[in-house]
Amino acid sequence: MGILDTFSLKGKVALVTGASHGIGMGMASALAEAGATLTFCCSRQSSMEKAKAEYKEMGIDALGFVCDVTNEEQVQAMVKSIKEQVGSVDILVNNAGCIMRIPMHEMSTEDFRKVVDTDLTAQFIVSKAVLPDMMEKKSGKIINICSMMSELGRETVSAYASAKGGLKMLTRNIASEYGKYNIQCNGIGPGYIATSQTAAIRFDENGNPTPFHQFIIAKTPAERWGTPEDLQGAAVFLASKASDFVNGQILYVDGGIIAYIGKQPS
Ligand code: NAP
Ligand code: GCO
Repeated sequence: MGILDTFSLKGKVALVTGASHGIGMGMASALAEAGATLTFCCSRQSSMEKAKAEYKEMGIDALGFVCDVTNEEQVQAMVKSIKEQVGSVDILVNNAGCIMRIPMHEMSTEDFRKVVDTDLTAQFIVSKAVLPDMMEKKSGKIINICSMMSELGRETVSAYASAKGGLKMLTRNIASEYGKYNIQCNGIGPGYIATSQTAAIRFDENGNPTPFHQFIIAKTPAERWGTPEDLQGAAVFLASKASDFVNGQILYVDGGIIAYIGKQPS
């Protein structure tokens, strides 16, 4: 098998959660281009239908589901339906997520729980749903979409950072517990990526770049915000045979921001 063949996903079934747009769609389209049969979910019918049409335009016949990843019953039903229609899940990308930017002392416990539910508990739920078939096949890839906030904090994102920090450790624990079944579980830690999730901190109500937009550019050695396309190579690598001996790692795709103390005074 040549080295490029080890990146092929031919014959594999991939499930990407939250792949109706943004980072999820970027990674999902790359997995399909690498040969995977693509399945995806999101939370709204309108998003799912729009995404299905966009995948079709890319030449990808994606199987889409409306499934709330925090709802175990819906997740179990989706995973069962995928198995019946195209085969059991070989590659899971736990991408679906949400964020609420509220100063912690003003944040309701309900809102804190909602974010942790979507950004941590859901990844447990979906991983648990696909593990039995992966264990039986003695093969599987689970990729959790972490964050810079798996390592660093900032004002107003206490719930999100707590969840993403937990997701880093869930990644390591799945790697530890299921490595013997030839299942690899790794994370991707995107830096600041231009998607709908960050629109509110990139542009003001008049559509002008915010000070935060410039702050991130100054903090990032690459001197730019990332795009969903920047994450495609990492997703294909961690989904493929090429990463069979990589387990429990978080691959930061962040333009160098985590490594950088920040521009020194001129
Ligand atoms: P996004 O544009 O807000 O997209 C979120 C996706 O998740 C959408 O497809 C949404 O579905 C889906 N979703 C949300 N809650 C769901 C639920 N309960 N059940 C099922 N699907 C749900 O986000 P993004 O920027 O692409 O981020 C994707 C992932 O990367 C998230 O985990 C995020 O934390 C992480 N991340 C983002 C950045 C960044 O800078 N953007 C950086 C690091 C990590 P609908 O379309 O139906 O709403
Ligand atoms: C924020 C951003 C970040 C990014 C990402 C960085 O408000 O700070 O939304 O959290 O989404 O997680 O890696």
